[in-house]
Amino acid sequence: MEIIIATNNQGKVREFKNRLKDYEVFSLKDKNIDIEVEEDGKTFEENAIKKARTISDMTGALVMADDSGLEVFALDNAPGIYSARYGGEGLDDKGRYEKLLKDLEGKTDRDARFVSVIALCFPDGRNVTLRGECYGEITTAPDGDGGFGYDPIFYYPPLKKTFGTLTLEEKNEISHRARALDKMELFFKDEMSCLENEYLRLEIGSKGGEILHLINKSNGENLMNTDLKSWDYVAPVCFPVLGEVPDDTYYYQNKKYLIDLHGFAHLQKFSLVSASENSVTYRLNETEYSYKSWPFRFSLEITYTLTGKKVETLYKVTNNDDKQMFFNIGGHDTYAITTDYENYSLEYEKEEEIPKNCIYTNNRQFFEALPEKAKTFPVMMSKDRAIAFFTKDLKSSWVQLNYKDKPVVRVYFEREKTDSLGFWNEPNSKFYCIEPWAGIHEECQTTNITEEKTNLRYLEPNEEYTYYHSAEYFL
Ligand code: ITT
Repeated sequence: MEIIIATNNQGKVREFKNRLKDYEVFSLKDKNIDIEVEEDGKTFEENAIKKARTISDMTGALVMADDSGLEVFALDNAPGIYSARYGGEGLDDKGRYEKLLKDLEGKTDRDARFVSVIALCFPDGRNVTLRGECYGEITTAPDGDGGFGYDPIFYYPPLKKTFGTLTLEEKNEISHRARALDKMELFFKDEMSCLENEYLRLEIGSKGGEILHLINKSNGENLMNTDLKSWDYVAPVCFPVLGEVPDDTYYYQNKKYLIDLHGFAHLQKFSLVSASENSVTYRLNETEYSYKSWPFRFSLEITYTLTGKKVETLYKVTNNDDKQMFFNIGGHDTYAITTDYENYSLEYEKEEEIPKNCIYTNNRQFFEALPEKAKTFPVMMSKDRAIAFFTKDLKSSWVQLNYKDKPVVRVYFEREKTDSLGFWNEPNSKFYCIEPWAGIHEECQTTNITEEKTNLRYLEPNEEYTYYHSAEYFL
């Protein structure tokens, strides 16, 4: 496949050519195209599309462009989309990172991320954008002269090195651009898909059939977890168990089985089975791995639908076996938040009783501060302990996350099928989970013998079970 890369940045050209060895890749220079597209978009996505679309319309070819930049949290995400122009036109790469170091002088929060948004613009008019991010910290002094741009001052904790000291190959394994390219390759293999409307862009991957990103198109912000340092998931499905079975062990028909936290589905590769304008479906069937931890032939389909400012998730479980099957299923969606936790509250549709014995922290102490009955109460997120709690016997069909008394997102769930609604955050993280579950947390079971458990779902051969939730964003 022939692709033109619409960039004048030779650092990017080097990285793309090194990574895309299976494609015929041409730079603008290779094609003798001398053009500078004005980047006047409000987001990385808008700018990337503008660059690639201009060249695609000119050449009639498949064109990719990258719009990228560095977001420093203590500087309100500056320089962001202005990374190439930070400090004004007269500066070179070194001048720009020196200015950034100066602007950060005296600041202790040096967390930052690189963002790369790749736009693919097809000759038939289709535009697709794919986002990759890489988290790290800004150093106090430059180190290394590899790469380009801000690489010498971007420290990547997992490798304990700055990007400036990495080889091209090393950077191309883990960088924001490499992650966007990973998605591009998945996209070409039909394993990754995007849904997009006026307000939102939703990217879904084949691993776990899970959402990769949900972007607010008006400002490019992520609406779900991007704090992958704290937790490596965005919206995993929990299937066929919810939570952690004690010692990862359970018994079924007197046989012992080992099963992962929240089951295996979120760890497996799903197949994209259908896609329409506003909806996609991914499917998982039994594998050798799943059969070892849960002895059934099954199909689990996850359908995502984008409607206005709402993302809908439908799980469909089918028993393809010739015996009765048991399971639980639930969502574990994250919602992006800031760390001023005290400004958040949770509001139920109706007053709910909060059972004390289903509330725990990571040292399993009950959380005493909660009222027993409430419609709205402060969200318990924690900077130093993981906190999870569950409401049971729900009267409400939705729960809403508010920030400074303004709604952020409302999560709708099927009340009659929902045995428990879980809430969880990782200490000091920038996301909060709201989890509608058809079933209860394994730690709320009193036994690990399947036949004695409560709140399980059963399907006879060929029967199916659906479970739905959705998230409506107040953008
Ligand atoms: P094109 O628009 O022609 O692609 P550009 O350099 O102007 O080239 P951008 O508008 O996307 O590209 O600006 C990206 C800037 O962000 C880039 O100039 C660097 O300063 C910074 N940047 C992006 N990716 C980087 C990386 O991998 N390492 C270091 N700095 C990077």
